[in-house]
Amino acid sequence: MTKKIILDCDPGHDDAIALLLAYGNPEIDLLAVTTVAGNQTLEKVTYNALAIAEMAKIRNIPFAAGSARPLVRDIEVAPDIHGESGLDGPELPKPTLALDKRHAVSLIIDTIMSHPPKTITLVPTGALTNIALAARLEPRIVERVKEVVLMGGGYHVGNWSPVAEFNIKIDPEAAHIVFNEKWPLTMVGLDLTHQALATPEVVAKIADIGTQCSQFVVELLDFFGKMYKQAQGFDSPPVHDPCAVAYVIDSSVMTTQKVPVDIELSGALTLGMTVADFRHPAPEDCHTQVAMKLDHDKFWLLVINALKNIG
Ligand SMILES: [Ca+2]
Repeated sequence: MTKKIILDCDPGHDDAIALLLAYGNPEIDLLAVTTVAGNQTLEKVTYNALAIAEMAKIRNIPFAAGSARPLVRDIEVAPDIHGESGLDGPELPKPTLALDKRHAVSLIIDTIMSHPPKTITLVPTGALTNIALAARLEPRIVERVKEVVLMGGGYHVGNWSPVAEFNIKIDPEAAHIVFNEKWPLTMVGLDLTHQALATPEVVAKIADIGTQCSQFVVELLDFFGKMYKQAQGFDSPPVHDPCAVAYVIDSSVMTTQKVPVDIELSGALTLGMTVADFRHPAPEDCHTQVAMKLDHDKFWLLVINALKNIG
């Protein structure tokens, strides 16, 4: 039984690897890929998504462009991590796959409403703008999706402020909508993704695969690693986004804990913080959980096997 997902992303080095993991893993049925402004402008991240499709020879999956800016705030991008293109490092093949004509929000809604209830997992790995708009435009999707597994936030640390993570911080109003809808939601935040380090051993194993696709990932990780070292002092870069996909494939790749999570919208120092309440056992109706401990070897094996499958 395959797991149907929609990947909503802003490629982005780690988004690229998330997309390749989703496409290359036989248990995932990738129904659609949608883009949102974040790591770079909408135009750039959409181009990057199509370039990744070209590189991996993805043909029969709809790709659609979505929101060009956050709901309320001005756009913020992250060239200090992802470069001017949003996917600096490897040479990108020129895309030939045509974009789906629909807006990402329409594609998300159409896909969910045309499949049986509780069969589709939404996997957002960027700002939550498209997902929030979809929930407002067609509220029935909230009941209809199986769950939301997102990369974003963190219950201990931030990276775009002392307490806020980039995806949440750049569109906190959208995050507020998504975290407060009553769908089952797993937050794969920095606490978890900072364990998903692309160590030299991991990069060597990927290089050993010896395909065009693996070489592409090695070049991505090389650039990403240099930027992470410069910007945040990491010896090896944390590869955030594929962690969310990995959880959908095999939930035993990480531990989780049910805990209420809400989004700070008004703190002068804490805007965009994912506030997790660990004081008491989670109430019966708690619909949110946070990712805690990663099985590093199992995670990277999933990525490596997906790259091998793509060939
Ligand atoms: Ca991302």
